[in-house]
Amino acid sequence: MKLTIVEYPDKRLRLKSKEVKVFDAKLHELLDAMNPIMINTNGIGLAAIQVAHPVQVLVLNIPDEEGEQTPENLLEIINPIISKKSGETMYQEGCLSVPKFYEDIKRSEFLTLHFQDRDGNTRTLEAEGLLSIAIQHEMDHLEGVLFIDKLSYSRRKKFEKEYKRMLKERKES
Ligand code: Y12
Ligand code: CO
Repeated sequence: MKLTIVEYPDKRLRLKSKEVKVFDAKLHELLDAMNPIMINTNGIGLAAIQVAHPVQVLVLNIPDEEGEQTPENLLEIINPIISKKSGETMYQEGCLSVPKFYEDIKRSEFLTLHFQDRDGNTRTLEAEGLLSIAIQHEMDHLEGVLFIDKLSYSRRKKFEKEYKRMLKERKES
């Protein structure tokens, strides 16, 4: 399956992703294609809508202490629900769908997540730190929400100006 990253301001990023009801070979093919595209583009998280599939599917791979993204750390998350959130943390986030732009975003520090794996088994995960931040960032994609939507009015205006300039330069080069 050939996938390409959908980039802002593409309207598909605003779609609400649908619950996965069938855990079949087509879903496995999507998951198997999402993981390498995330790793090859230096991503730590990717939602299916970022590759034009509006379904509640996420892949995450948080680098270990050596900065390596190992296959053992790959998390495949389907139909996620957060039941508990606590604390507050700030992190400079980036997004494969909003290239070259990073901004401090406030998120909950801890969360409890319920989800299904690729075979439909129910799982629960307690997350903190970067994993918690990345889960919240990726779950926002399922609602059509981007991290730039969380910026103040003035930061957003500045972003739109800089991003437009970046797209123009990219087109000209
Ligand atoms: C903290 C930080 C990020 C998240 C959400 C997941 N975001 C990412 O995985 C972002 C990846 C990213 C990778 C880039 O590198 C390449 O595209 C090669 C990148 O660089 C450029 O756009 C030039 C930007 C973002 C949650 C929590
Ligand atoms: Co993103």
